[in-house]
Amino acid sequence: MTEKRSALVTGITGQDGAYLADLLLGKGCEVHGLARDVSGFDFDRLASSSQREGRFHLHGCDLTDQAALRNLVAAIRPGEIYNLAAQSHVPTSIAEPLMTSEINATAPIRLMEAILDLGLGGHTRLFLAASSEIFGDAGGQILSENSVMTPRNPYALSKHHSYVESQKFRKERGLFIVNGILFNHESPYRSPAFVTRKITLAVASMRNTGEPLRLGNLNARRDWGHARDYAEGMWLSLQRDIPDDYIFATGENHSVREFVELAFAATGRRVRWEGAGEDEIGFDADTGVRLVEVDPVFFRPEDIGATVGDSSKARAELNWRPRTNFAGLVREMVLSDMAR
Ligand code: NAP
Ligand code: F7E
Repeated sequence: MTEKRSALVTGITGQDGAYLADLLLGKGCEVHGLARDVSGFDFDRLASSSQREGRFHLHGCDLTDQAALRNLVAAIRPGEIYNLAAQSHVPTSIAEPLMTSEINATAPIRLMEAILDLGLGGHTRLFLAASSEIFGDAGGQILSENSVMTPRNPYALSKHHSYVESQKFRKERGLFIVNGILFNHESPYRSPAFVTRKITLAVASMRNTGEPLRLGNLNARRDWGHARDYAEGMWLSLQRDIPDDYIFATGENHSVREFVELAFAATGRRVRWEGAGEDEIGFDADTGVRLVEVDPVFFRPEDIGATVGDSSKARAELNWRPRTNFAGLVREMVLSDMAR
């Protein structure tokens, strides 16, 4: 842990923010969370962190408010900053590219400038949440830190912009910056805007609603890990003496279809698929009830077919490894949604 034992986490209200806050508090850290709206704040994801009286502080601040962000950093003088705040949904980035770029690219650059201007360069270590989306569609090739990057949507472009700029701040201006190139990671805290949680919520509630689950590309494949493991990787990456960039990934990928099958299996149901493309339907293999339908509304114009990452650098240098496997992740998410 760096000298100060205080950390500023932007995006504290998001999925990763919740796991990271818990981890940092468990390590004895003073945690400052940046949230854009603290009025009527819902502590759902942060329930356990908020109970750590005295060491958990929330600050209302929009990441794009340069002056407020700078004042916050100046007041806290954090030993570590984890910049997790983002517009993180790929389809939204296509609808709102400017807003996505301001939050995901311009704001982190301003944050780096603020650290320098405040004279905190030798004190504050900065973690930036980069994304496997920066590689674009690599045709299922295993991706390492040195793979070619051809980002293809506004979200990916914004993350790539911040990634490239941060390397300049590190090399040319001496800032301690780490990019975690994060492959997809999920959990019961995942927003339902993403396919995994959309599936587990629907599977858990289907006996009540009877409504089939409507999905887009069932054949898309992702390297899916558990968010708790990736939060640990973020922390580990700032404990090294030399800043560098790391891929965090499990090294295997699975299709949306496999995720669906395992999710239903967790509730004792088997899926039988019939038809193809937009006409494909998933039935309950025992009762014949319609469980899944394909809806073209959820297809993406330039979807990435498959991702899989090589995290051997993080494994070797940080002693990081994912602890939860794919089957365990799906089961945990379904059981959590059923318990709700
Ligand atoms: P998330 O659940 O979408 O959380 C994003 C957080 O950013 C939320 O707390 C959100 O606050 C906050 N935020 C958005 N705009 C903001 C603004 N203008 N000012 C202040 N806060 C703002 O994302 P996540 O899954 O935890 O991911 C964490 C980071 O990792 C993100 O940078 C994401 O792009 C990156 N990443 C995630 C994955 C993944 O699979 N999860 C993979 C690669 C990279 P509100 O609650 O107010 O919306
Ligand atoms: O899509 C397909 C969809 O929205 C995964 C973010 O955390 O990871 C995440 O981005 C796949 C895609 O995540 C539906 O077409 C099918 O191929 O869950 P997703 P994502 O786009 O991979 C990266 C690494 C990030 O950095 C992002 O911040 O699933 N898919 N049917 C669907 N996707 C959604 N959302 N909804 C569907 O109905």
